[in-house]
Amino acid sequence: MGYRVAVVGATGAVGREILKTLAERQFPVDDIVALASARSAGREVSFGEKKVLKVQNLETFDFTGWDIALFSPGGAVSAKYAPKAAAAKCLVVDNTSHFRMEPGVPLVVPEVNAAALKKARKGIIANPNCSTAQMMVALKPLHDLFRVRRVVVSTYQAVSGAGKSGMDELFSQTKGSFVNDAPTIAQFTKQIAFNLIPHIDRFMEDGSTKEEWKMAVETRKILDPDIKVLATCVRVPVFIGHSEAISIECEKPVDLEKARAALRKAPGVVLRDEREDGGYVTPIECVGEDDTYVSRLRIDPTVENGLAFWCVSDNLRKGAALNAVQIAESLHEQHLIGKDSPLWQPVARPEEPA
Ligand code: A2P
Ligand code: 11C
Repeated sequence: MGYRVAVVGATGAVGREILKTLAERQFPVDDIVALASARSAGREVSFGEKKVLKVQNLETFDFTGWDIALFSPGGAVSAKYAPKAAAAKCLVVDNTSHFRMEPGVPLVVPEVNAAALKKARKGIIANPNCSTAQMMVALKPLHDLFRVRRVVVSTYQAVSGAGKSGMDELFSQTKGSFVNDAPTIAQFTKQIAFNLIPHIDRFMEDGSTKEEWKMAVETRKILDPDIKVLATCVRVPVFIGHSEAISIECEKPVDLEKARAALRKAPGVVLRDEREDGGYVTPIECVGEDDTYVSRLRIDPTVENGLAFWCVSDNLRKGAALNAVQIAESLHEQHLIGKDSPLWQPVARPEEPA
C-alpha cells in the first residue's frame, strides 16, 4: 500500500531534492502533488526520471485525504500551513526551524532518535538544521562510547543552505568578476564569491547568531540535554556540501581505535581518514551522496578526553531532503502514517517532551 504525498516548496532547492529522493528510494507513493506559491502554479517539476508534476498553489490546496506532507517553503509559510495540513490529518515533516523546539514536536535524525517519532502530539515532525543533522550522525557513535560533554564546532556552509537564490548569487558574482561587474549583494550581507562570511541567520542578543544557537539547542533535543555546544557558523563560496571542524570533550577516556571502529560501523557515516595527501573528504566529493564523511580524526591533547575531526555532508541531502525522506520511511516502518495512525488518537497521559 502506498501513500498520498504532498511536497510543499517543490520548486525550491530542497523541495526538488525531496522529489528526487522520494523517487530514488522508492518511497511507497500512490499519489503525489507538488505545491509552491501562486507564482509557480502551472510550472512543471520532475518526480523521478519519468513523471512530471504540474505545480499547484499551496494557498488554495486542501490537505484532506492526503497522508503525509514534506514541507520546505520557509519558516513563515510552514508556520501558517503546516498546522492546516495537520488539522486535516495529513502528517507533516517540516524542514524549517519554526516548530523544532516546540514540545510535542519531535526533532529527528533517524539514525539517532527514530523512537521519538511516536511522541508526535501535533501531527508535525521537525527536521533539524542541516549543520546539526550531519553533526548528530557523526557524534552519536562517539557519544555512545565516551559520553560527549562539550562540543566546539566551526562550520563552512555552502550557499545552497540559503536556497536557490543563494546559489544564484554565488554564480552571478563569480561570473561577474571575470568581466569586472560590481557584485550584486542581495541574499548575503557581503560579497560571497572569493570570500567568506562569519554570519548565518540573524544575530541574537549574546552576540551569537541564530544558526549557532540552533546547533546548540537542537543537539540537546536530539542527542543529550547535557551537552554544551559552542558553534561558529561561516558561509563559504561552495555551492553544495557543508563542512565542519568538530572538537569534543568527553566524560570517559577516549580511545582512537575504538572511535574508528565505532565510526566505521555507524549507520550513515563513512570514515575516510588516511593521514596522507588527499586522504580526507572535501565538500565537492560528497555532492549527491547520502553519507556523512568523517576525516582527520585525532586526539585533542589540549583538553582531557578530547577528540577532533572533520565532517562533510551534502546539506541538501542528509541536511534536508534525505533526512526528511528517512523520517517518512521510519514513520512508515513504525506504522505511524495514515488516518488510523496512533498519532491521531487522543492522548490520555500528560504530554511527554518530544
Ligand atoms: P516559489 O518558487 O513559488 O516561490 P528556496 O528555499 O530554494 O528558495 O525555495 C523555497 C520554496 O518555497 C519554493 O518552492 C517557493 O515557491 C516556496 N514558497 C515560498 N513562498 C511560498 C508561499 N508563500 N507559499 C507557498 N510556497 C512558497
Ligand atoms: C544554512 N543551515 O546553511 C542553513 C539552512 O534552520 O533549516 C537551513 C536553515 C534551517 O543557511
